[in-house]
Amino acid sequence: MRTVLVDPITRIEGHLRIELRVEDGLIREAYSSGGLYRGLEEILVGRHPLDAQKITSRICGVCPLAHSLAAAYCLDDALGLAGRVPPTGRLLRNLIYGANFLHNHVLHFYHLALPDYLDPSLLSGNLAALGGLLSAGVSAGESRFSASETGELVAHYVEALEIRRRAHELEALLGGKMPHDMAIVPGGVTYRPGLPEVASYRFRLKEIRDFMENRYLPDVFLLLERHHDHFALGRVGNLLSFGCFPVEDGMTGVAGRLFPAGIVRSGQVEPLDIAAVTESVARSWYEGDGADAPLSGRAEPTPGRDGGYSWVKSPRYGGEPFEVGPAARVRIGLGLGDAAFRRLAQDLLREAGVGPEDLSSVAGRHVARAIEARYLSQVLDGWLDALDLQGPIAVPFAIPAEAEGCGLTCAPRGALGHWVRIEDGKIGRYQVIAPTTWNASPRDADGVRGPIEQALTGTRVNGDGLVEAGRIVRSFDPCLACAVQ
Ligand code: NFE
Repeated sequence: MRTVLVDPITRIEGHLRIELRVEDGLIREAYSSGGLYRGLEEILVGRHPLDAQKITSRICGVCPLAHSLAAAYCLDDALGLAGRVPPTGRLLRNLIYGANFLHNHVLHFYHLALPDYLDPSLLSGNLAALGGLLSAGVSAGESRFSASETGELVAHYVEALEIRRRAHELEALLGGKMPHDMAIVPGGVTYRPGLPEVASYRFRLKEIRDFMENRYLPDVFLLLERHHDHFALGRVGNLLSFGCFPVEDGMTGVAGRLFPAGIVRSGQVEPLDIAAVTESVARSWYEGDGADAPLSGRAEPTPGRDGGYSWVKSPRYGGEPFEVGPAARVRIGLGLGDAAFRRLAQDLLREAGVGPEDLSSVAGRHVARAIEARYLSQVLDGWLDALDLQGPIAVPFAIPAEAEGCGLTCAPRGALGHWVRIEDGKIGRYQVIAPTTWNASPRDADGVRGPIEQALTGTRVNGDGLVEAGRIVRSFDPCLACAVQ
């Protein structure tokens, strides 16, 4: 048995170490380990509750809006504002966050995952110089893309940088700046745009939508056509989503969302029961070995703790690991989502020649992001139309002496939860469970592997398995900055 170590794995966010045991062309074991701890949850203790949003937004530079929003939902809940955010405030929050969501899918496909499939030595002309900067995903002669296709894909890689800038401009237009917005607050937003800002947003959104239709979707489908076998690669099974983008007013918790909350267990879509979420530290570098509900257990950082192999904790639902992210959202949306979403998702899955059960796979995660990108870029335009620019944008609030709150959403990479306990008007406890905490989690107290470990284990590989492992791990779009705060 050979041990293959990748540390750190490149083209993801943060520091992830993957250890494989490979024998007879098979990955027999896989260990996923997060190597960086910062202690942001501890830094929050003793601070003013409104600091939670500003500080947790700094957890990550690619999904800061997800944290800003989860913290706002969490404070909405603790401050008694949940269900009272005015329609204009709700829509503006969605419009700010929607732009960041689209940004992340473009970033993942072109700049993080696509190079896994490209042979830069096929590039010629001006693009050849760029080829020297791209790490080759395949050995010379082994790419399934021709030289002209490789040239087009890399040209789109460059265009995608500009599209990401456009998405950032949308966030800054309504949120004040990027990456860390100034506008989202408990009870709504602070900034009321006028017609010029709405027109600017619409203009830039059209550019993004055109890119999605004319570049991103065709490129994803070209990848799926050449790598259809990747629908059998990196499969998991259990799926979970907290849902995101509230589309109804007066709702609390996870009700009334564009992408609905739910779980998939044994192939069945079921409603979410948030009380079933726990977090084990049995194989992580913290003191404590129970599986605790958020805010209940204490996890003291203990570097090098016996039996531990990661700073990532192990979130579980009903004691089991669950994959979170686009595959989960689309699978659950096909069961519980609105008719327009179900139609769009079914059409694209049919075009890809697969069914909902194939979403939890390397290729399935790519098609799931494409489905979301097409749907969300259409829906954002409708939300602009629905904005009442004269309507209230927030409700006033006071900070209670004692309270607890829970804010659930989906970051682009999956289910994101923030929990707060306010004591004596200050933060007494704050807890974050991020998407990559679920996906990159180590084994739990029962020895059950986390989703990325499951996806890797049992994979047939050529040689040391680095090509297959890279594609599987990157299909989850891991972010270790989020996974360990
Ligand atoms: Ni740092 Fe994040 C997203 C969150 S992933 S990118 O999407 O929350 O764990």
